[in-house]
Amino acid sequence: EERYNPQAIEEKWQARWQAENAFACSHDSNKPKYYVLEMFPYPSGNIHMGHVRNYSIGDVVARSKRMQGFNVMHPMGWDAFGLPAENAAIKNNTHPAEWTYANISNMRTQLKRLGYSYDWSRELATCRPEYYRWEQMFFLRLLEKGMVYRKKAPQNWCPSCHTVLANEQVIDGLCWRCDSPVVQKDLTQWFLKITAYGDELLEDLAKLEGGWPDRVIAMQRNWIGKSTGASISFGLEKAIKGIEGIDVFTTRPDTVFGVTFMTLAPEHPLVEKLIEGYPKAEEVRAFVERIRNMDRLDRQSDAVEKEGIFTGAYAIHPFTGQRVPLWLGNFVLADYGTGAVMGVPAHDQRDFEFARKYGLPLHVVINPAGEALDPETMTEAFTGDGVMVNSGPFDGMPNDDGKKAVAQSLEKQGKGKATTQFRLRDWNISRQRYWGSPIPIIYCDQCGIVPEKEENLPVLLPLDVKTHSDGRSPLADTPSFAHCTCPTCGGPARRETDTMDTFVESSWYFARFTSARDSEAPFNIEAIKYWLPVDQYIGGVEHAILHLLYSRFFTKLLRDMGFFPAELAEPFSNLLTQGMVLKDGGKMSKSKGNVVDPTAMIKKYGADTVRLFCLFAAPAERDFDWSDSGIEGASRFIGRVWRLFSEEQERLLPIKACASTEQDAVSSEARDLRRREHLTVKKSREDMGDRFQFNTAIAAVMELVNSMYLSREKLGMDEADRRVFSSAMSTVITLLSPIIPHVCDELWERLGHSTPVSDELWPDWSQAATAQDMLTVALQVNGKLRGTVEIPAEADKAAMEATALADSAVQRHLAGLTVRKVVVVPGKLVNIVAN
Ligand code: ANZ
Ligand code: ZN
Repeated sequence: EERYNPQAIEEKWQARWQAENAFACSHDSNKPKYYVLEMFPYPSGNIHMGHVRNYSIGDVVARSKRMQGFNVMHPMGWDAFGLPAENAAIKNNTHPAEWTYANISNMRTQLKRLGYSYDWSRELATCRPEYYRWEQMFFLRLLEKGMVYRKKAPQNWCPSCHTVLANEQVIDGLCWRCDSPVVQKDLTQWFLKITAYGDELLEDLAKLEGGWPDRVIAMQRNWIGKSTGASISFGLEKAIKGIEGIDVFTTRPDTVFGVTFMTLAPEHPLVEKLIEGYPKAEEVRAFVERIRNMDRLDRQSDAVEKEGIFTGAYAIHPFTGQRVPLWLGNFVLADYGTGAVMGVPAHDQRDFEFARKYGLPLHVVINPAGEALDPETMTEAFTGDGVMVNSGPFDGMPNDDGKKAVAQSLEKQGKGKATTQFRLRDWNISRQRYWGSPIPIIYCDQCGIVPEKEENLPVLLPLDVKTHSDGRSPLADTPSFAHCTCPTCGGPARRETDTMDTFVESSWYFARFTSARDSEAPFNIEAIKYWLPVDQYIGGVEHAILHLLYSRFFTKLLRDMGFFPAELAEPFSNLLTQGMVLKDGGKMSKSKGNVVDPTAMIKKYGADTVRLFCLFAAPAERDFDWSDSGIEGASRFIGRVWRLFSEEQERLLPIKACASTEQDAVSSEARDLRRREHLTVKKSREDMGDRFQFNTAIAAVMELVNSMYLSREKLGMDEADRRVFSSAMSTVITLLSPIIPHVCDELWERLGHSTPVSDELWPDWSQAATAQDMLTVALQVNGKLRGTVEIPAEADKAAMEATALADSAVQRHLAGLTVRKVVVVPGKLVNIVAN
């Protein structure tokens, strides 16, 4: 008897899949399409267990959808620009390109060794000019449309990465890549106008409900952060030339009569003008300097003490004409709303704390129903709903109506209007790094900022550069790149030496897969129409905002540029965020020395075992702990299937899954095995269809294998029994093939089939086959369980009633009583009511 030898089997099948391009797909309008995609990897050097889990999940989805009759696209590529290549190049004295391509080659081999069903003919790497040239074209067209612009503003700067970061890339005040504290730096940068799509990005989240995890939708909603309210203009007591007043943004115009002060961001552009001639101006300046350098996140945090300083100046209330002192406060952000807040201490908690600290008065303007608040004794702001008071013409109005009424009144007076605000900021895409796509812009002393001509694209990233050891981009001092001629006047000019954020490349790669080799255009519209949206996207939840928000934005941009059909609004219909692979309850990390290397595991157990363990250990969304006993168990199970097959080879007939018939299932043993076979198919369809409950689907097959071990002793060698057993064996192989494809293809071939099991359709189970011969029925007397009895599944109500009344336990409990009523729930229970 031959032992299970995963290395030989896997090598054989991988070679065959490769030779036959087994998983290449093409446009086929006669078949329903299914596009499954895993977030493509950064080519860091080696595949880790997180990748293995992510891609194993994707592969089961791809393979099982293929078996369900879909035309499946399952591509793979490389998110290949980015900083680690530059850092590694500096450290190892290589070139970022060399390092990147070597890593891609190594990781491609590792992925092939795992047996994933990718269509390798669509492979792409974002660092190749054939890819990024299209991104440069998008940039130029977006510039023309006003969706790209340049501005100077304080930017998030990571001192360790030597580059700016988008707001989405600053996580809790730290750089998303290296965890260094981010500082603010004034820079002129290129921006993508994502805010123009704020409303649509928010509204279309509704289309993703049910398809995306709720928490990812919630995170995006918060990030976009739409607030409805009003902007209100306060006049100034002392006129400033050219300035009409100070605007505030508020979500609570209904509280306007409760304003007792106004707070500006220390960075507010009017601060210098306001403090002109104020004796304490120097103190104010010192305050501004101090708060400017305070962490942005701390300033928003509730835990941080509110601080402020009076400017010596006053505003004028738009309704009452009263003087309102102007303060600066650390909690007011310069780039939200108007950078100025009306202070309503009676109804806003931050203002309450601020007013108590600095002795500013409270004016109650909303009372809760049937109560009158006393400003002297209030211990916190009243933020609930109620009735407006001390609010002139609005007195007595429910405050919710007041929001609109106040805004309308302001609008009539020309002192404000209803507005909305987004937390979302435009996306800074300039990076002061070398290993990225050049921004196709030229600076000419004569013509100013000149876009490169589309026919001159791509602006090639030069490879013959000398990288600086301090991380500065070498592009600025690479004359062959930086010096150029102006496309407009032909005179000498300079190229933009910043490159694009690598998140730009990953915002449209899923679409490029649909026509990855097209050299004439970024996309083929027919291919886009057929393949998009991605039916199932799979990746880590760490991209809940970053990559997923940018991809949604790009989908809308590309649609509005005419590259996508008008009805394509969202890129990913369904999103699965897989859990992490942990070790001893914690993250695997080099510093802890607890990293489990997939390559070593494949060497020891084979790829099928590694895949099986990753899928069996836990539901896909959940974290799980890598365990030696777990991988051993997975290995044993495959061995068990292999042994059963080998030992029973004489019994096995080359028939397909669920091929045995009712006529074959003569003995009760055969009927039972056939029933279990069909139930397993049913469960597998439920669990692996749209639910992706791979672990329970696998458990069901394990049970079927157990049943086969038990029933083989009792089944005979006649044709009928052999067919029942063989059918069950084929079902095991077919159902497991998306999970452990190599061993299944091998067994299928050994069984005598001439076409691969991966080309099989999912078996169909039949209701009749799953009908149980006998049912267990509960027997109750006056609602209390008094026993159970086996009743033939076909038994009718009368037969069930008769069986129940004849039962000895029931008779004991009926002694001395009169039966009044018998309630029968077919197939479930009989309840006898008696007294
Ligand atoms: C007066 C007021 C009264 C407010 C009241 C609230 C309650 P969201 O929901 O986040 O949009 N605000 C406005 N601009 C700000 C800035 N640049 N920095 C810090 N806070 C700012 O919150 C909007 C509310 O946050 C606004 O409504 C304003 O305070 C404050 F009973 O105005 B409110
Ligand atoms: Zn950094």
